[in-house]
Amino acid sequence: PKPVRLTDYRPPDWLVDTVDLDVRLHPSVTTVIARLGMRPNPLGRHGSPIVLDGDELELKSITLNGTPLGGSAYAATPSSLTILAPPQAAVTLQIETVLDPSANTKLMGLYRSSGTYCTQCEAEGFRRITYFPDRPDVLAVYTTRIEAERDEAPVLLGNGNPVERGDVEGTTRHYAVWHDPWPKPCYLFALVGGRLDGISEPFVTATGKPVELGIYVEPGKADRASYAMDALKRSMRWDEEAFGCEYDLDVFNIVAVADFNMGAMENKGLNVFNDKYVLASPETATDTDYANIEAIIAHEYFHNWTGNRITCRDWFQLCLKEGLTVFRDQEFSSDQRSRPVKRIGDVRLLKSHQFAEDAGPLAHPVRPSTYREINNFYTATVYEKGAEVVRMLKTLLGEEGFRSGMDLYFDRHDGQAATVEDFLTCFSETNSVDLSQFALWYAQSGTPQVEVSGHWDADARSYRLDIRQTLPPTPGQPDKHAMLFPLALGLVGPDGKDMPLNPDDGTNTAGTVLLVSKPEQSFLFRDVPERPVPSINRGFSAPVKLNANLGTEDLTFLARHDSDPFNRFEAGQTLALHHLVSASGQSREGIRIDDPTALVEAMDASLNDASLDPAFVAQVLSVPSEGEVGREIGTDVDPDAIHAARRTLRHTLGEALRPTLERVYVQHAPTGTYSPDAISAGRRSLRNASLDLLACTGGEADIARALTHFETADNMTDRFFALSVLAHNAPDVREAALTAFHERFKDDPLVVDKWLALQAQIAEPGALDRVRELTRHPAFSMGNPNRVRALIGNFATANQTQFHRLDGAGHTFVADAVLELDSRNPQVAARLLGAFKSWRSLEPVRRASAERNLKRVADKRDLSPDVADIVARSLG
Ligand code: DPP
Ligand code: ZN
Repeated sequence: PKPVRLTDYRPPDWLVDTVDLDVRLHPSVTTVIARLGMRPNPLGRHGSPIVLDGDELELKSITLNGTPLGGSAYAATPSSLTILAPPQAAVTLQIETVLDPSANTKLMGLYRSSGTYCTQCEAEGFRRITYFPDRPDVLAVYTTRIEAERDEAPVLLGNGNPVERGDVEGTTRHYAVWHDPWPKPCYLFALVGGRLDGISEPFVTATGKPVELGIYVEPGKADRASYAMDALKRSMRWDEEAFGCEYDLDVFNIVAVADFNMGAMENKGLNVFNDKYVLASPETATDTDYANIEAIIAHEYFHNWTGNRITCRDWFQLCLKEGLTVFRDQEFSSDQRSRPVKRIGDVRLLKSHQFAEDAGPLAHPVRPSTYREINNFYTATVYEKGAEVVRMLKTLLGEEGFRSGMDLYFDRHDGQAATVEDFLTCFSETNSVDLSQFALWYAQSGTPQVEVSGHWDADARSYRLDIRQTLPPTPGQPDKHAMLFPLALGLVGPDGKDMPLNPDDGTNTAGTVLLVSKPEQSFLFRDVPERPVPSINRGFSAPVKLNANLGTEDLTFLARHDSDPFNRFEAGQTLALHHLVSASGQSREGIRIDDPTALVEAMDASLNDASLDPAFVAQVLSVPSEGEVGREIGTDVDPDAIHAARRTLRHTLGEALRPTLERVYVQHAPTGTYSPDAISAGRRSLRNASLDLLACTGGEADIARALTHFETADNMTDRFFALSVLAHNAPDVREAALTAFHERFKDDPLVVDKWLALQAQIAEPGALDRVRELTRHPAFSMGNPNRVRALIGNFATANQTQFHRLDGAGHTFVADAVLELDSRNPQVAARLLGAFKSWRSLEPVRRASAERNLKRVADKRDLSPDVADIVARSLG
């Protein structure tokens, strides 16, 4: 496909005011009759034909203002419909098409999941349901009549409010009519028809309007929807309190389906979810699953204002709704749980996914300027970095300044399709600031590298920080401008307390936040009587790669004393990272590695500090990932060396911390029945982290402890964690444990996914054969995205040594899977191929095998646009 460019944006020539749909569901011949109330756009080109998008559609009939159109009046293909010379006035266009939901393996448009009819229209799926101007700046009011066999689909759901339902007389069919009064782009359209169980609860909004909340799931699973319902109610309340956003329909429905390309979708009044992010019970879901459900329920709900009431002008503006909504869901979770622990988790995710993306051939700006396939831009950069940009805006403007901009945004752009500029203008207006340099965060890709060095002048009793920022070249962007960002700072005195900050006149700060805007910049502080240790980028105030030039002593000091929990955590991570980098570099040449004593002592101090939140301490115990070490090394990466270094370090930590870990393990034993709340989850996470480090030593008693933990667990968090400890550390015990686990949960696909994922992650040479064999297991299916991601996705992204096997077999296997998937589900195939994104940083043998396999994919004929785009950019 041809590239689409941001600079080529033109308003639509024709607008659609109303859409009346009549959808007659049938497993293989579903009929869609669409009546579109259209008119020429005064801002469009006068005299234009009506051009509608389609995708694999079969046209049955077409009328204009009630009159059938002759063959010469229009041109139709499966992918477009053009009305050649329409009157330049309001018209009613009626189009009848047919489609086959059962044959729809792409899971875009209308398809069936375990027999349930459901839809996914973002980004460009509505054109697979009917011919339409499929672009987000065409907003219409929808009325949808859904008809189906009563037996096959007793539940019929649509956007908006229910208006009517009944039987189709003299038949076995029935229907329901839904009306959505809020104009919306077609990507927010949805319908569902199926045999579903549900739970419902009332909610009353801040101004007293009643809303009926419903969650629909596969029959027999209704008892697993209650946590999602609870999260929904908390989200609705929170959005009223935090942003003044109230819900705006009589009903809000969520449907969980088993086959879904993404996590979930925010269709107006009818969210459709991957069931993985709805269904939970203590026996089947882990603490992480519960937290994800809470976050994603909130995320989709928050889209009702950031995404739906105010939508995007075009797909380049995707971050306008996604980055902002991720920021909002992060804030929600922070308020519901521990803010520092949430921040640590979010930054870990940002570094592992987004920094990796930014450092490789798939790097792109938060707002891309060109794309070939929009499906490939639902990325960590648009979502997670997009959220960081909003967070920086809040840090720069302060709580009130941020809220005033948001209020204006909601007020001014409600009902519109907006742009990033519209958004930023709201903040610059209410705060009277110039945000033009800040806007570079949306345009420049790559992770800024920030070098900081501090100089204490004993005589002048002053402290100077010299800061240098560089932004590495990324695809299409060889040269960059300096960025504006907030760098939160503390100067920690020898007593471990923060010193007062006295910025020199001319030092650009807002409170304790440095405003960095130049390639090189110095900040001077007065009245600094003793040498401080600088704590820089507190709370990860800017998404940058920081090099603060701190030695082991200073880092150890911060790991023990920093009042900022994030930086206290980060200091330990930096110590571990330094150690792992040197250990990986050296172990390849067989030289002795640096002594990790400082790290051991810092961890021991945290473990013994009763004032710390257990969930925080669990994070402290977890050393940087293999991927992060690889990125720190940068080039010529040998995953085996990194893995060995990390394994050795964890073994050392387990031995050195043994008495403390054993005590913590006992101290945090469960006290009552399982509850997924943050405090209980935090205790479990620390206890499990202790179990894990102890088992890393391979000691007999430690493996026995893990086995008992596995066998006596009364919840999935503990059971699965122990299983994973055994799988990674106890080859003799693991097969029996894996078999027992499978036997117990074999009828539960979401739990079987955990079992598949775990086996895919075992960092041993047998892993590839095991994964190959599991692709033939009856529980596995290439047709279900969750199964594919669990088994093959985890092998490719969470098993670095085996995916990057020296003999290239891991690369070959994943490339083969991409090719097989491509004709079935291009989005899932393209996502899987993204696992190659860091291939250029590998050492030469592995790099060559990655390149060979990428080229093999590129050479396949009739590649989907999705895979063709990823492979071209990966090789570019
Ligand atoms: N818009 C969805 C979400 O991120 C993804 N398509 O919520
Ligand atoms: Zn979203």
